[in-house]
Amino acid sequence: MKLSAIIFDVDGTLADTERDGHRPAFNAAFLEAGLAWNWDEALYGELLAVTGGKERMAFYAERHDPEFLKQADVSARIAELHKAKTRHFVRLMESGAIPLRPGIAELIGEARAAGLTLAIATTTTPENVSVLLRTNLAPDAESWFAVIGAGDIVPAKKPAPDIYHWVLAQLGVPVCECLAVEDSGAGIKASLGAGVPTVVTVNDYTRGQDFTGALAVLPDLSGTGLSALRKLHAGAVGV
Ligand code: XBP
Ligand code: MG
Repeated sequence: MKLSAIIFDVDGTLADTERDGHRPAFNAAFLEAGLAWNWDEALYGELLAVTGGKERMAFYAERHDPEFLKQADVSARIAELHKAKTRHFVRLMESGAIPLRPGIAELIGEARAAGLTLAIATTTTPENVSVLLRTNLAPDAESWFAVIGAGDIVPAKKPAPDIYHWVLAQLGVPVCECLAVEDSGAGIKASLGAGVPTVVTVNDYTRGQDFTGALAVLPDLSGTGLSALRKLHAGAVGV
């Protein structure tokens, strides 16, 4: 079975955005809002169990600041905080603070040259995907991806398979001709939940999580070009 499309996760996969990107952006938004919340690296690693920035803030408040959830328009307040956080994240990314992970740019270049279809399936917001691609690849890099499934476009976030189902429906490529690249336990649960053969590249926050069903669990994609991924994919779906 041929490989026709690669579906990339974003955070932790295309770039190591969590510790030095999203985390400081959340803290900057909290400071700006006069909230005495500050997520250090260890706490943020625990909070990453919840995907989605808005959901993550609610999860944190439940455990550490339940009073915060008692205000009348708490979901509007969280949405405001998330908009501010996204503004800080975009500014951070525009400064070039966070590069692509090893091998990602090369793989994307090879896949494009080979005529493969590229897609994105992520929990983060579309603005964050856009800034990451245009800052690290090319001003028009978003157009290299046939489908970008991001954030609140689906009701349930990873580990639910919804975002992958949404991307597959837009792609129109048979799922057995697709390959997902993910970084986390929640991510591979989502991709496998939609039947997408998946390769995992781990990072400091996800190393040691449960990647049952992965075609391979790699430190990163350096030296793992398109031909290596084609072999892994063929091994999974048959040639
Ligand atoms: C990772 C996530 C996101 C980011 C924060 O997304 O769970 O919520 O941590 O981004 P993925 P937002 O690995 O699926 O790319 O604050 O925009 O949600
Ligand atoms: Mg991820």
